[in-house]
Amino acid sequence: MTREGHATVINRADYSAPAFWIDTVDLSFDLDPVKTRVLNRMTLRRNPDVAAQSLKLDGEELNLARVLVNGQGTSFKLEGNKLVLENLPEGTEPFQLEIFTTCAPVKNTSLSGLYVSQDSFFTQCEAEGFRRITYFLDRPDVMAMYTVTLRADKTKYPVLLSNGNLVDSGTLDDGRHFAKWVDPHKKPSYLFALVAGQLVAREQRITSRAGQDHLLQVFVRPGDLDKTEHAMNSLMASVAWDEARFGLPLDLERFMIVATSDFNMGAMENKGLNIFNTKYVLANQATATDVDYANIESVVGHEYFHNWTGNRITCRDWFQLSLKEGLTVFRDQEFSQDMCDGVSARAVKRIEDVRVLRTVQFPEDAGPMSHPVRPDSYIEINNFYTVTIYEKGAEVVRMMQTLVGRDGFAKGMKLYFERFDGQAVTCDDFAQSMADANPESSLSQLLPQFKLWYSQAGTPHLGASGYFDAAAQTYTLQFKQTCAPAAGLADKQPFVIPVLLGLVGSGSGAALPLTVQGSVDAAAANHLFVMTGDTAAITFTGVQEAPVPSILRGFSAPVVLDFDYSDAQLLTLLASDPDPFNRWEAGQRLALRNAITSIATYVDSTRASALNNAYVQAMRSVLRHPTLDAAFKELVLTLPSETYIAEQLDVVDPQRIHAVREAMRLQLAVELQADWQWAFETHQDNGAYRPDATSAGRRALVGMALANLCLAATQTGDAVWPGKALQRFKVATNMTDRISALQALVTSGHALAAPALAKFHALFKNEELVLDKWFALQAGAPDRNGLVLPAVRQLMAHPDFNIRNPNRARSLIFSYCSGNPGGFHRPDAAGYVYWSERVLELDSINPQVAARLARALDRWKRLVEPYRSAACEALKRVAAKTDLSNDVREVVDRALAD
Ligand code: B3K
Ligand code: ZN
Repeated sequence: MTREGHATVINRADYSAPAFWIDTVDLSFDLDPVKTRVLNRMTLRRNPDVAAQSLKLDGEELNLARVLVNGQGTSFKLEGNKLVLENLPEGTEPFQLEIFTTCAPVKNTSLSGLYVSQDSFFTQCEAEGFRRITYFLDRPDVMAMYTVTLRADKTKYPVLLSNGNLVDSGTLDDGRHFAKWVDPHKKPSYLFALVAGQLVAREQRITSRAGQDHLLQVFVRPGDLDKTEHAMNSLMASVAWDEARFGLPLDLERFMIVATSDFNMGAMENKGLNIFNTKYVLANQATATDVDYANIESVVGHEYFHNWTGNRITCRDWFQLSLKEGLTVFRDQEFSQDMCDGVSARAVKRIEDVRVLRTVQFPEDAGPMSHPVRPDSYIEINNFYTVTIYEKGAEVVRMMQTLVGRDGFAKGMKLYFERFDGQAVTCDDFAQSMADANPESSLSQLLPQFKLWYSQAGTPHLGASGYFDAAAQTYTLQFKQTCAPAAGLADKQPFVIPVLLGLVGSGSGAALPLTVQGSVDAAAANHLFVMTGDTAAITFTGVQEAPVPSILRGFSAPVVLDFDYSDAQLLTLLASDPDPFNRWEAGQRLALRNAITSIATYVDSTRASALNNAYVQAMRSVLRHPTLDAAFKELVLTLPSETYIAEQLDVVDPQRIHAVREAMRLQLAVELQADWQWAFETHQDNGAYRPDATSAGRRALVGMALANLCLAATQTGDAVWPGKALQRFKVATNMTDRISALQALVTSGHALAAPALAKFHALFKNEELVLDKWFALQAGAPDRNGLVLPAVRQLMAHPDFNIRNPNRARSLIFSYCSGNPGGFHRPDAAGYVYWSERVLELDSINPQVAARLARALDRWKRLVEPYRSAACEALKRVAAKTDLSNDVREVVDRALAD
């Protein structure tokens, strides 16, 4: 039994409609940090489709004072976390239910429900936080109309916000005031929100294409207004994009974003009142990097797009989470691409998205937390806000778009809204709409099989081999798909895999025209091959030159492609593939191959052989390439991460991987020294700061060059580049340049790193988000002589460290445990001991954050000894605690299960 007392498994198959509907909710809050009083007056009626039952309302951490039915006292029971009412009016007539409770926001450290952050009130209700505010049918298929009255001290909480429109406000006795909000749309309880505090707003009035006027507001603490311009621009761009691309307008007079420093995740799409982690709102050039700017644009877009995909049409139950999340991630990815200023920048964004999928989701899908995009069971739903639901879910939606085309996809969206607007529905409903809107498409013909992407966990492997018949001028590709058992499912049916492919001449490097044998279609540059069986083959005719196949262009399916490319073939693709994704991919494959060979032949860290000459030369050509964009070059020159390398191996020795990758980095730094210097000098961006993709790409490449030049200096003893880095750090006029200079010193382990870090702290001691970077930089530094862990432990005692603040906890603890494999996997197990201490410490404060940290050891079973036993012991130490939260319990129990 866990401390929450309900470690039950919830099964998708057990779904049943609610016994009651709630039509209206009228909430009154008397806000007080210590004791907030909540009066909840609801109109309910029995669901005629469900046999008469008692009403069981969810509630957690509430003090119940009064229950009235139609104004009269009534009998009730408390059963665990449920308030049970049995003597309710018969029949389907509506009745009134009034519940009065109190709660203690200041004691709420879990940041779920109503809580206090820096003297202001915030809420977080998804997935099941509303039940910490009042008793309710806290499930997404119960959608109601909300009226909310907030009362609070006027001086301490001058701004009072909730969903919808402000219909009344005024002063009360005793220095208090009130505001009354009415949401014109019905919604599930997880989209409820309130905010009260000392806030100021950037405001913008806009007129939509359809001629409607709207007020956009971004609320922040006083003093932060100068950091809200980019968020507001991103919001305006999002509104315009959804209307232009999908015909989905803003359906509210007022749309608000509020930023808070204490937040469990990135942001939350509450109807008309999005609440954001400050990290995804606040930016100016002095405090935020180019990456921060891009993230803000994408998260603002994501939450805004939920207004239709999630809020207007929501999920029937939490197993359908990817219905809104996969679709909305797909939409935010498309938005960010459409905001790019060219083909190359679009490709860069795609590569970045795929990199996340492969370094985080693929391991998840091969580990103990593997689950299908539509899971079948869970213990704690908060553990299923995963990269599988989000990023793999987005890939599933992307494959639908690939199969029906961009216009067909827009038609499918239109039909989805015609059918389901205002309802709580399932992933099946979405897929069916897409298929029905495109009856001629392969999606429509293959729908039941396509939907295996929702039900079968695990990453499929797509094996391919090619045969060129020079005499017949044909080229045949043979495919075979397999998928290892995952999430308890051994026998899997074949997936529908859209394989976008092309051929590149092995001698000429030219894009070869594609004519499929037996087809009458004109030759094309790309061919979409839809694989449905376990095996398949395709033959191209008129192939005049031995080709190199470019398979899975743009990463057209979330699979692992196994093709036995020769180095020469990969070098051809790297030099000439017209598909930028596969061009980048060829470089990654070459690097990976070098890494795997070095790991297999590893003797000790001083003798790690690393990169072959062909690879180094190829990297020089890319770096010096006259037409490739800087951002693309930076991606190609970035070696696969230690985590990604580890994923390719059956047995993982994290220290070997670390040593080999460090040797590879050093070799590239030294052998390309002159080229790095050239890149550094020729890509300077000296104009006014703009966070657009092109300028950001130049800064990224310059930062990379500087890091390499400082790294090379560790070999040559040269003091010039570290000196230049320090100088650049001091005079930088934007955070991107400043932090990349600092990083160059830190990652090269130069003695100047320490004074620079001290200076950085002094400069930004009042900037929370910058201090997070300061902690993260140190916790993520390459480990030399095992010094990172002691530094991390010391930083925990720093006056600026506060484990209760999720951003700060992530910046120090997660950066070390999840972001620094070389520092974390120590032969003396001290990293794992630290991890287990922090998981337990965090679990008593904030179970959601603790459970995320708990996942740092997901892949322990593949570790080589002594790591494997030590990791197992650390997991067992956590699991042995009897009063763990459901969140952490589910993660560690799954990790330890056979
Ligand atoms: N829907 C929220 C995530 C809620 C997480 C709850 N543990 C943010 C988003 O995906 O937009
Ligand atoms: Zn989302």
